[in-house]
Amino acid sequence: RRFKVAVVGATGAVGEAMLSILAERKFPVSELVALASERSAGGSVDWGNDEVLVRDLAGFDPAGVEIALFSAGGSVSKEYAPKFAAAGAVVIDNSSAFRYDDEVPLVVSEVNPEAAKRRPRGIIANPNCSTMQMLVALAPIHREAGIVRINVATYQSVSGAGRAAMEELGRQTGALLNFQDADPQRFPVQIAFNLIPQIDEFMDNGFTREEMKLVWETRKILGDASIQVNPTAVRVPVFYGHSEAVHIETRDKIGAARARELLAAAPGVEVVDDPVAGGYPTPVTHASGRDAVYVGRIREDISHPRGLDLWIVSDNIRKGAALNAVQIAELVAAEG
Ligand code: A2P
Ligand code: 11C
Repeated sequence: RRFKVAVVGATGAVGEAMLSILAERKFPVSELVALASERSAGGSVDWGNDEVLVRDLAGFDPAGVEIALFSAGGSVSKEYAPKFAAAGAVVIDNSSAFRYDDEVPLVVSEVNPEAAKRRPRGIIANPNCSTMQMLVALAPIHREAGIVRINVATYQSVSGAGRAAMEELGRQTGALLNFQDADPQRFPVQIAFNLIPQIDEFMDNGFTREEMKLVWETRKILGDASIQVNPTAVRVPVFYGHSEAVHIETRDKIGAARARELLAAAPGVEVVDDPVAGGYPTPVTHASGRDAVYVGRIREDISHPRGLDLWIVSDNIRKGAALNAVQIAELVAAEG
């Protein structure tokens, strides 16, 4: 059976990847509708070897759409996702609009796929990219040894902030190499040849919203409100691929060798872990444009008896966003 599929935000960095991944994975589509704002309506986007007309979301009637992938920001999702769901579509939403709603499952396809089945609002939420890749790698360890606490520092690429942010890194790099000013617009300070310890807005507790997403989403996806998460989220001048230095403390001791074994067998994970130059994943050499979550630098924490250190790298636009959304769509399609 084939499905009428809508992609909302089809001209964005994530929407474009959704379209190419739907084509790559031969998702059973009967009709594909590409939606964006009136700014880009009338243009076209690539869907595999085909081109699809971009239509204006505001004037679109969702009747007949069976699966809708949303990635046009939280306010668009808040307004339109319930309308698509009311018209009968299963909405898979990449924004943070519904992630913390008890009636909306938050799903990583390799971690809690069964949660996708219970969706009373007709909406399934796709986690934030930094949580997504971290949990693909940590879930197998959590199941075996029980993770009690996670310390994580992220190194997040500019594509997480959308197309305009990627253009800003390119523009600033060119400008600075030509002895001109960086002129920050999308980021609070210069991003080229720099890094910024702020992603999203500051909250009352001194953490940023991006950091708190790692706390809230980890607990919801693993179904364990007791897990302690202590995050620092940093933007780095990389185009594609988020990296994370992760330090976990487990209930039961788990050695590096056993962790490596579990990760090597885990779905969606590739272990790249040789203690030689280049024997570890980086955004450019491994993650960019690929599907897997890459894990390296696996070692026992020399400062804690039940601590383990890992380096986790993945393409934030693919597994961190578009790919997981399509994998959720595959779970929905498999229901028939
Ligand atoms: P548009 O190209 O028409 O602005 P990114 O995060 O990479 O910048 O992408 C954002 C995506 O969300 C784009 O496809 C953008 O479309 C879409 N979008 C933004 N605002 C709206 C809106 N009000 N209605 C529909 N689509 C929107
Ligand atoms: C970033 N993680 O890298 C953000 C982007 O909640 O879906 C995704 C924001 C979200 O800037």
